[in-house]
Amino acid sequence: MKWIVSHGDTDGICSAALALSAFKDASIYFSHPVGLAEDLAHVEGDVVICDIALSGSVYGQVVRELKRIAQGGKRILYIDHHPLPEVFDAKEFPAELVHATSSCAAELTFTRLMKETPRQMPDDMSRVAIFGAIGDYLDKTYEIEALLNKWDKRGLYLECGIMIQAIDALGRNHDSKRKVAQFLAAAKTPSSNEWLVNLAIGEALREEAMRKKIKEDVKTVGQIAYVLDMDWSLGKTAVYAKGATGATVGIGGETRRGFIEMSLRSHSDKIEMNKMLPQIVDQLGGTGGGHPKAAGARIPIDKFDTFLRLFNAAITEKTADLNVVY
Ligand SMILES: [Mn+2]
Repeated sequence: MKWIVSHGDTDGICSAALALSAFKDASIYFSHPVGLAEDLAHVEGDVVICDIALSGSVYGQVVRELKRIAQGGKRILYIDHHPLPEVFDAKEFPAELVHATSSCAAELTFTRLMKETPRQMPDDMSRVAIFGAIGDYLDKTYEIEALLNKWDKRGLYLECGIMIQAIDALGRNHDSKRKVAQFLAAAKTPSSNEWLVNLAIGEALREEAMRKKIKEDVKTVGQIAYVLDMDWSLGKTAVYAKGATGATVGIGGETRRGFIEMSLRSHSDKIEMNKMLPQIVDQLGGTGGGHPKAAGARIPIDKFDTFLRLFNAAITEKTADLNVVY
């Protein structure tokens, strides 16, 4: 493999680290669903792509780029756990696809690359698969619980917490995230690295201050709690907005170039945001998708209030008590 293209969150960075431990000379690049086709345009040669959703809106372009890369016998390994778009066609897809929505990308990357011959990835990299799983809240799977049995979880959670907080502190700094992936690929512990420890402690202090600020600033529309422009992790803002209010869905958003970019989080089993969001955001000139309980969206600023109203109506419909009283 010459290239590793991955998502820039914890699961994506862990997946990239796992891929790098198996393909030691590869270069790591970070991408995201909507920008994937553009980023793949620069790729020549074997490539492993991890934790990047195949988005319906750019699916045709992505497949075109994959076909271009595959020409001349280049190898493409596409490892992902986001729901596939409706236009997806397994027969036409020009790559080896490793896909399951129930596991994180790091788990899928680990299990797939342990079967690679010759196997380059050391056993100790199972720890990085666990970090990725916790990062995506997908650590309750059969495979991850089996891997966890080989470690003492009490010490491992410290390592994982250091790494996740450090990654959160890095925001969009891709050069630093690449360094984290390279560090993890060497199977070293985050606690052995002063840079990561200092980043993590700083982020933990910030988290406690932000958690309290979110409690004061949070607004609600029906079953949605939201906070805008906190200048902090959108995902964690969404989690604390939800936690502070008891809302069904939490949103952390920020204003960027005429749009509200947002992360959405829910705990409700009745809600599938990856299916609900596209139906609403399409009519508002936005984009949105992700997982049932953790999603992202982008809405024009002047449509944000309409979005909240429509999305709350959709949530209310899904969570309504359907029992009929006679
Ligand atoms: Mn993921």
